[in-house]
Amino acid sequence: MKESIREFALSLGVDDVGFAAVADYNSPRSPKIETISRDIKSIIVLAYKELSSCDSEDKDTAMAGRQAVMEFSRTANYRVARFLESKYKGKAFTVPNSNPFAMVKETGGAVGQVSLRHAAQAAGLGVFGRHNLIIHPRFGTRVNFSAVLSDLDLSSDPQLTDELCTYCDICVEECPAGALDEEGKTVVNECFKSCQPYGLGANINFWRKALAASPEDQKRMIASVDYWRLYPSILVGNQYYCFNCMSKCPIGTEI
Ligand code: B12
Repeated sequence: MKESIREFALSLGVDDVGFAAVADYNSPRSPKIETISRDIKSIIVLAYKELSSCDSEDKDTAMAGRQAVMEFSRTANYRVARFLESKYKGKAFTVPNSNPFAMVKETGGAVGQVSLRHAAQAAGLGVFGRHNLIIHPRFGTRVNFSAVLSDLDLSSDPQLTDELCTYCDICVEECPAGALDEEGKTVVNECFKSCQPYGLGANINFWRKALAASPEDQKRMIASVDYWRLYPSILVGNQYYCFNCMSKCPIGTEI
């Protein structure tokens, strides 16, 4: 069954596929998988090579490449989920590339329902590096993930044991926010502010400030270029303007 699912996902254009039994998924800060459904037994993780556009100095172009990955990953999730339902009469739950994440105070909205990095590691698709990202054996750090949860009994693929990170520290040096200075930790707020200066969060902050401002200042704020730059966030949401820890990583750039 695993091979037929893998073959189907690869035939769609997904770059790699891994399987993890729920028992092998261990993400201490994420909600338990049974909070999604008690029926879930396995996680099918789909990997997508990040496009070379992530190297572009034009951050709108870099983000457009990411959006292409995100949009395709939603389609791939749906197709794989329907394949499981129609061919194996299984139940399927899709985990997209980014949200949903619970918008609760305890986590600041920075914990997804399923940690795709921990799922990818459990499914043998890579290992954590110094940048706290997953390094894939072929694509290096330039990889994104989505997943489909299912009630099918699928065994885990072998986990990788090789160290893939060279600890060159380029990711640490190239992080404009200093968010990776402490090993094993990403300073979420600093990364967030720096990588999404015109994201939905910035948009909300703009309006929070505008509401508290004088009518004069409100007029000035709405006429500012900063306000115009927030426009796309309404469509794009999490609009990334920094890809450094991913794009500057020398591992896997040749593919
Ligand atoms: C919320 C979120 C963010 C938040 C918060 C990040 C965070 N600390 O978790 C912000 C906005 C800051 C962010 C930033 C980025 N993100 Co983000 N993000 C997510 C999201 C939606 C949820 C993550 C989550 O649940 N975190 C909470 C828990 C699981 O994290 P944690 O247990 O605290 O683990 C942290 C550390 O303890 C450490 N860690 C945990 N276990 C281990 C084990 C070892 C051995 C080591 C060394 C470290 C380590 O790593 C984590 C880093 O903070 C995921 C998608 C998803 N559903 O998984 C994408 C995701 C993690 N993001 C991704 C990417 C690419 C980015 C950015 C490069 C931005 C960009 N331009 O794309 C940066 C990278 C930041 C970094 N180097 O850590 C990719 C990672 C792909 C990969 N190759 O690993 C994901 C998987 C999206 C995807 N579908 O591909 N992200």
